[in-house]
Amino acid sequence: MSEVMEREASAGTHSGKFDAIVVGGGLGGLYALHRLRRLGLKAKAFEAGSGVGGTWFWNRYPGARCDVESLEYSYAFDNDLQQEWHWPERYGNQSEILQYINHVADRFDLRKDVQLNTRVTAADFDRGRNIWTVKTDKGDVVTAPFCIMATGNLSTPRVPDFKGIERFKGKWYHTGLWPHEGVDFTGLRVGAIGTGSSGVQMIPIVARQAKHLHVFQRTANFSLPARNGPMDLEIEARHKAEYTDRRAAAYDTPFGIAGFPPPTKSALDATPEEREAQYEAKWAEGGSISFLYSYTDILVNKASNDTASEFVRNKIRGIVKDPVTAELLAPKDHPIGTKRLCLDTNYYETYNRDNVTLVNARATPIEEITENGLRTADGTEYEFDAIVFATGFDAMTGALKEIDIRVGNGPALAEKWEGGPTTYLGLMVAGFPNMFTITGPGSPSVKTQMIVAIEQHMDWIADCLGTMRQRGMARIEPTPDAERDWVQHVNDVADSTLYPLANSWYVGANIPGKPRVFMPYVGGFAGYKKKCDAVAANGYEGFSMSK
Ligand code: N01
Repeated sequence: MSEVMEREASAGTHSGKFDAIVVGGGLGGLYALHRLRRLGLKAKAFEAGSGVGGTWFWNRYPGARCDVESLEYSYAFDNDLQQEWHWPERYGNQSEILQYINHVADRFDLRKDVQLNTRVTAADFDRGRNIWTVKTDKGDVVTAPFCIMATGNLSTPRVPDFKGIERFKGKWYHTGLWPHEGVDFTGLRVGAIGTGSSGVQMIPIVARQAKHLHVFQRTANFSLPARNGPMDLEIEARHKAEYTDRRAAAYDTPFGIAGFPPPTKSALDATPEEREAQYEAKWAEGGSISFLYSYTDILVNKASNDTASEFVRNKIRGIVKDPVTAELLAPKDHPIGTKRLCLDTNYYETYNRDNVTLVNARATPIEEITENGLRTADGTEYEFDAIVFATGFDAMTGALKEIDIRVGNGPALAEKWEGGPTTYLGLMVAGFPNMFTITGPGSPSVKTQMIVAIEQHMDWIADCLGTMRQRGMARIEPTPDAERDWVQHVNDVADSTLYPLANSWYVGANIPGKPRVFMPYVGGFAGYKKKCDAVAANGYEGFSMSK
């Protein structure tokens, strides 16, 4: 196959030889370009969107906002950049973050190496020549010794296979594919399906516009107040004065964010009054890390977790006036923190509005989309002018599996991963040489501040490429043993926590038929980084390199 592709490359109009191909023009892809350029390598990135920004390019739904504070959620690689950029609010909203990413693309002159509106469809490695041949949906056929997959973890939006969707006469939207011109729901009857982070952010805003909003909730999710607000300029000045130290300190934390004093005791060693005061203070402070950091064992001890879960359930019962709705909103099927904890602004309060109705889509599942709305299993018909799917993504593996990635006549990556993703350190896959995954499955990725994780990965990859060049090496791949041991370790660590108790997208539970495998590494960012550094220091232990 690669010979055919090579012929097309030489014959085609969109061809070229590069040192590295980067797939994706989001935060990961842009930093990859920058870092490769600093190594003196010629790289090219392909991006499916009509602009750079990845997640922040696509997810333009009302209320889209990062749940990591804006002073943290930014690149650390350039001190002038982090000193000069001003974030107007405690948490960046979608348009501010996209503006920031565009600024970075311009400031570091990255755009010239990004080809937009182009989706990579196939990548094939020729072991004889150590060359990847990469094909796109626009007919490009390009080659490079290295391929860097910066395809994102939540970049394959998923609309459930509801029967009848094509018949719906109104308009429907997915939060992850939001129209750029925006949507005005004023005066409309709206159905919202899904109550994860996207739904929880969007629902309060759509409720303020819609004539009536029905929210279809299959699983209640825990959400904490974000306490967003204008940037406190004193906090900003202090943070900026300490930026370098804070960024360095972030590498020694479990989530890649400094400034949260680690907890010192178990929730069970505190009296009920102490616990209440502690949780109350964290609830008032806003943010999820701080809350989960109330005690040492919230994510590992069910009895400890119960105290935190019940605190939040009681908050919900206190906010939502209708007791039946409140009870339905109070999550009981998973420990707090084991699904991605949501942050909101007035989410629970929204259910006190007369124009909002919560529907229990667990008791009465959505059976089909109809011409005029949808029907649930009990036969109830709902009429809508618009339906919004906040139904999530084929997380962590979706985007990679959509590309036909092969090594000669070997199985495609999607076939290798039929039983779940396998990687070594979330950085490389055995049998797929010279292909790196940025924040891939098996790395802490979504369990950290993503930009710290991206920079750590790309710095490691750049050091690796530099070392290979020095040593005259042309090929690197993990050994099957190293991959097997790492996958085992990722699973063992997850099994020592409460995470597997939740049916989350971390285990692929949101996609029917997706294998149940715990995908992110939850052993903490600090330990993970130490492991990556030790692997490199020990001559790239677990990898085989060849000339
Ligand atoms: O997606 P989700 P998301 N019938 O998968 C429901 C990040 N993010 O886009 O739980 C009815 O969490 C599904 O129900 P259930 C963040 O990491 C960050 O909200 O499967 N309902 C669930 O309620 C986040 O975790 C930010 O039972 C159906 C919802 O749809 C991740 O992205 C903001 C259904 C999907 O929730 C994904 O969040 C936004 C069906 N057939 C996103 N199928 C911030 O930084 C699915 N659902 C703040």
